This record gives sequence, C-alpha cells and structure tokens, in this order.
Amino acid sequence: MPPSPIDWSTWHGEMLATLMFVVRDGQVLLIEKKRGLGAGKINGPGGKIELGETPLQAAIRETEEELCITPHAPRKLGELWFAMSNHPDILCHVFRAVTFTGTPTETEEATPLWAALDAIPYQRMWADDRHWLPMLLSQEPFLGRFVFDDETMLWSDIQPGCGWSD
Ligand code: 8OG
Repeated sequence: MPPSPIDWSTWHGEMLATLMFVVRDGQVLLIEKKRGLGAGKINGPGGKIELGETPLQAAIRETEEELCITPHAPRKLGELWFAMSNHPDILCHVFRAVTFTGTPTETEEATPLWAALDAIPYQRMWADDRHWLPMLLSQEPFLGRFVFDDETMLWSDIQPGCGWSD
C-alpha cells in the first residue's frame, strides 16, 4: 500500500455507526441489505448511532429493527474508520455476540442469511470485510482504516486492537 492519502491524526468520523455479528454453531448471521448505504450487499446488521445512544445500545437496536432478534452481551471487537468520497466519513463500532433471543426474520431493511464460517460470501460484501471479519470471528480486537472512492477501496490498514471497551 502507498502512504495514506488521509492524515488520520486529525481525522474524525462525521457519522457514527455500528455492525453486529452473531456467531453460533459454526455459522455467522448476516443480512442481505435492502436499503441504505451498501444496499444489495451482504453485511452484518447495523446502522447509524442516534443522538444519546451508546454504540452498544445502537448495535442492539439496529439488530432488533433489521432482524427481529436481540443479541445478548455483545462484545466490541473493533473499530472501522472509513474515509469516503461520496458520503460523510464513518466511524463504525463492530460487535460480536454468541447468543440471542428471537427468530431471525426478514424485514423491510434486511433478509437474514446464516453463513458457514468457512464459506463467508466475501465476493458479495464490501471490499474491506475480508481483511477484518476473520479477526472478529476469531475474537482478535482490531482497528481498520480505509479510504474509499465510491465503492472502490483505495487504501487500507488493519492493526491489532487494544481491547475495546463498549
Ligand atoms: O444507516 P445505514 O445502514 O445506511 O449505515 C451504513 C452501514 O453500513 C453501517 O452499519 C456501516 C456499514 N458499512 C459502511 N461501510 C462498510 C464496509 O466497508 N463494510 C461493512 N461491513 N460495513 C460497512 O458504511
């Protein structure tokens, strides 16, 4: 990778967001996203943090809204910093959970999809996901920083994380 086109020391996320990955029985619960940024792609449930919410509260709420399930005791494992050309820059908090209540159900926002841990459909996901999702799945904290031009990833860097608090 060339040097970063972004000065990350002064960068800040203009939009705060979350992602949630529920892992159970050798599978991870994904969604086919129907609307919003990344519509048509496969992702974890998630979205924008509302005013007054903590990242953890937002991650649980978004999973409830998109899949009709409540994840239990999610653990924050990563942050993703996205410098974007066509969208406000996003700081995304990434969580992993292993238990939940409810039945994953299709909503207006998402169609649920269980993927085997050795058959994650990276070809239908954002270009950066293959670089950090394996770390999340094996419970290694991470900080990922990415520069995107539209949906093309121009630059990426993943560092081991420091052990995030929620
Ligand atoms: O509110 P909305 O669903 O449109 O928010 C965008 C969601 O998409 C939010 O959960 C963050 C997530 N997201 C990006 N970029 C990327 C990416 O490169 N990879 C993954 N997995 N998720 C992303 O905005």
